[in-house]
Amino acid sequence: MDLKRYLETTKSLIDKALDAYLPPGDKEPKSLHRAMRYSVFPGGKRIRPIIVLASAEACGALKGALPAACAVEFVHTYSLVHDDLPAMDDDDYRREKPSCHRKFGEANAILAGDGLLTLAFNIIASDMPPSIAASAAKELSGAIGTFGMVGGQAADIESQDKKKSPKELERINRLKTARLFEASSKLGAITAKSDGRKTKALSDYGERLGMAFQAVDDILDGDGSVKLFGDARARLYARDLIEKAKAALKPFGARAEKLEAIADHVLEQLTT
Ligand code: GRG
Repeated sequence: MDLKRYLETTKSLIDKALDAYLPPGDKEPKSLHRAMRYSVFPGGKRIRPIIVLASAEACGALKGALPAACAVEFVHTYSLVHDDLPAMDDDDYRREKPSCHRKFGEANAILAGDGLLTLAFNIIASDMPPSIAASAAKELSGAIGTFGMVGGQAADIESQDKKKSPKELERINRLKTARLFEASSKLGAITAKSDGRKTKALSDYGERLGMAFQAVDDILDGDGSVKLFGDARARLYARDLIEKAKAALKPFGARAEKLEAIADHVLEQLTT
């Protein structure tokens, strides 16, 4: 399979859908809508929505997964916009351009994040069949709420000036990063109305891939587990997680070829 081509075509499919969902920049309140669009485009890797689509495809039902994929990307973008705020990470740049609050002001950046988060759940309620919308909303809100991403961010802030134990670091990474990956693969299963065994397999895949993704990010930044264990052990840890993520895909056989290639691709960031 040509992964590069798959990622490119899927990204452009996702970008088109994201564009269609976003309010036009010339509609009032213009600066708010422009701040939302500015944060979504041009995007990053779009790995989370790609995982939604590839997971649905592995379950044999790609059709209908695009709304869930867009909801996940809007949630991810909201988290980046809010994470960059002065009260959080205080970053002036995101994806090589001024962060949302640097460009549109703090109030607009807070509201743009709020708008993106709200849009995500509106899409689930409006564009997913009623029979699965509730479980999709439950999964996504659970992954990003106080027992998920928001809780992880709070724990991270609380422990900022303290030395984190390996266990605490793992817990924060699981909540801050891996839960949204897990929700992404599970949303693919939910939209495909997959059975319990396959849903659990995809849940394990997403969680392990998310942990690996964070480990790779830490290795590239010399942060997190690298500070605790050193570069060599952090690399072994990331590799092991990728192997475990791929092992979870067993029930899918050849249908999981894209998910497998995505997992390998995450690890390849360390060698390219
Ligand atoms: C502020 C509610 C709130 C949550 C913040 C996700 C998050 C929690 C903070 C972002 C900062 C961070 C280091 C998160 C860890 C996950 C991560 C590596 C995010 C970056 O995701 P990519 O690489 O970004 O997929 P692109 O630009 O490709 O979309």
